[in-house]
Amino acid sequence: MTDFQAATETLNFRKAAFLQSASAIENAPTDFGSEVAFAGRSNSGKSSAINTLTHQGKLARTSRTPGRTQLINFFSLSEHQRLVDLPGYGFAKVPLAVKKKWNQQLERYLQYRESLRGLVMLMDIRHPLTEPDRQMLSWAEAASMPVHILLTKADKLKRGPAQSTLLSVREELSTQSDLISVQLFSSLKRQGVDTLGRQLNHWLTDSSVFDDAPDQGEDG
Ligand SMILES: Nc1nc2c(ncn2[C@@H]2O[C@H](COP(=O)(O)OP(=O)(O)O)[C@@H](O)[C@H]2O)c(=O)[nH]1
Ligand SMILES: [Mg+2]
Repeated sequence: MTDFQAATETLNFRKAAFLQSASAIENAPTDFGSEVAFAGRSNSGKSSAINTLTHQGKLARTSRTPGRTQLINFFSLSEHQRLVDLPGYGFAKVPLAVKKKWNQQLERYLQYRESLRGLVMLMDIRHPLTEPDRQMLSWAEAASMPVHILLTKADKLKRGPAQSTLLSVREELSTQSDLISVQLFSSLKRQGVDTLGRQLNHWLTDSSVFDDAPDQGEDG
């Protein structure tokens, strides 16, 4: 495969496979290639979105006990491309000291993780832009990290109200940063999956990604 073909490939998200869990960013896999992280409040629909994207019902566990998962889960799409499932934030029962430690890690991850190409942020369309969401957005902005927002569970609203929420969130954030995009999403209806796929494809297969890729061997 030539570099050009590699740079214009279309990712097959069905091939996503569990790579490893990490209890802290320090234990993340080697920082090379490219990855995109998924973040959102507990119960925002993050696990469902990853499962929908990858056509794998149980890849990221959907949970009825929000906040329990404090592990960072890494999934590989190829040897050098990863999806990262970050722990849900904004869960009231997590002790303050734990929250603070996690917040610091998150801030550093956004700032220093070389392979991180972008952040997918999930917000329930019925209550977008909560305080922890805004906190997350400000860290992303400080790190100049592009953010793609999914307004999740869009099926919970009628078309009109969903559309007007989309427009108002877009409008509010457009004054703040030009590194933010927003779309409607529903795992239940499989709405917005292609748009999300295109964004991830763009982030993960950009040719600059291959600058620090390991030697491809005799086919390279
Ligand atoms: N109606 C609807 N419910 C959803 C959707 N996505 C997730 N949910 C539900 O929202 C709850 C939390 O979803 P989950 O994916 O576990 O959220 P996470 O905590 O962010 O990983 C579960 O009961 C899901 O069934 C969606 O697109 N539409
Ligand atoms: Mg989850």
